[in-house]
Amino acid sequence: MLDFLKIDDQLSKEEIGYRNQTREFVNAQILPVIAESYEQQKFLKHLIPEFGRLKLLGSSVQGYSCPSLNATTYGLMMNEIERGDSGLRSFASVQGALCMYPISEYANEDLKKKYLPAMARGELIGCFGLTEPNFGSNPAGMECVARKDGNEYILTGHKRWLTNGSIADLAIVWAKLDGKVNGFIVDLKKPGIQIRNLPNRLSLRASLSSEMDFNEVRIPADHRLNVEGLRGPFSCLNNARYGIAWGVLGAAEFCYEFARDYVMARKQFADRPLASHQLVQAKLVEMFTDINMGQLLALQLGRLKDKNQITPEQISMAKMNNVSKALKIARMARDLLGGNGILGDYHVMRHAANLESVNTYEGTEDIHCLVLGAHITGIPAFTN
Ligand code: TGC
Ligand code: FAD
Repeated sequence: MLDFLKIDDQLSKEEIGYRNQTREFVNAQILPVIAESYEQQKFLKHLIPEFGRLKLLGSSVQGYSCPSLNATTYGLMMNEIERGDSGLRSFASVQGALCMYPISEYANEDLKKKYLPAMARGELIGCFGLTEPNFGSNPAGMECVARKDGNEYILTGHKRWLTNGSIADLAIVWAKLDGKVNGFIVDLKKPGIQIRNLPNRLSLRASLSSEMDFNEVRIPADHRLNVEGLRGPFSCLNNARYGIAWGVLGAAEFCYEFARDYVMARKQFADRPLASHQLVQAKLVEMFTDINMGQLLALQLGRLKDKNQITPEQISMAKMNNVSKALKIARMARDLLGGNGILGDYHVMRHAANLESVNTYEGTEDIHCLVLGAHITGIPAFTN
């Protein structure tokens, strides 16, 4: 981690230890193969047990043989994973924040014991179904429905964009029951479920996105989560968005460092390095400053989260700011690398393309802007 503002001095030995261990994993097992995996649109499935062993799955989920780390450690680890690739951080975000978290918070004791330890080890994989073809930014309109039938619920509808979908064993699916949003743990081997990968994605190619049809799928009654209304899915999103705010800084740091090294080495005009030109330095300084500001924001958010004092609006600010700055930094790095910047082996174009998705999912940049606008003015502008 780039440490101009002495952020390491604010971290405990344990936090630094987990951060460094994750960095070594990324350097040894992700960076050497990620360009090829991205080009071939292959998810690095063989790394899942290693994600489990290194406590990267459900990092801050407490108890039930889960890692039980604090929120700051979780953030630092997401930062390192995303230095490798946003798609691999997405895998961990969905497993931990969007699937293990709601099970730990809203499922009964038996289901927690059944799912959480196996998910922490990576033996069972989850995905999260909130978005539908017609309802993305506005999940309140969802058309997926459930109805009670004796000791079961029957689920019907169509979900789209589920990260991890085609390798998942279970899905947390949000659907309306008697007009109110409810969450269900759905075993994906049940009859009535069709899963398809979304083809031709030009972003997050080292991750998987699927769509799913649920046609009268029977779910045991105790698999309904104990939460009602949109605060159920949004409480999961708070955790995932928090992790993203840290994660994207890893991608930004990688791009900044790669571009700095490149312009120090490459010479143009009068045998001088590109880094000696004022316009180039101005770009590096902007990248460097935005990374440092983003780190302060993420760290303060982590400390607030660890004290249970974090608010959704603070998370919106960090998701909006850090992703949009990381995306800008990746584009600037691509520019500084000139033609080489579009080549896979130089990594920065992959990061830039990934960050386009990250800017959209988990609430778009503009949706988080409107969340903050409503907070500042008291006037929600979503429908205006
Ligand atoms: P609104 O009327 O504001 O609220 C409805 C209820 O929800 C509560 N609430 C929250 N609770 C906890 N955390 C939050 N962040 C919350 N935000 C709202 C609220 O208090 C209320 O509760 P109650 O009890 O009074 O009913 O809801 P709205 O429909 O007007 O929502 C507005 C808006 C735009 C903020 C919301 O729709 C939104 O966030 N849209 C973005 C959708 C989104 O982020 N989708 C993400 C899908 S998952 C995904 O992208 C995974 S990517 C995975 C990866 O690969 O990493
Ligand atoms: P739309 O809602 O149609 O938005 C399109 C544009 O309109 C955006 O610029 C948006 O900001 C703008 N807009 C929308 N409403 C307003 C408004 N009121 N005012 C001003 N501007 C507005 N979802 C899941 O449930 N689970 C997953 O695992 C998951 N993984 C994903 C992985 C990837 C790679 C991607 C790309 C998406 C994933 N999503 C997932 C879906 C993601 O959350 C949605 O794409 C996102 O919420 C935006 O919804 P949308 O694509 O329908 O865009």
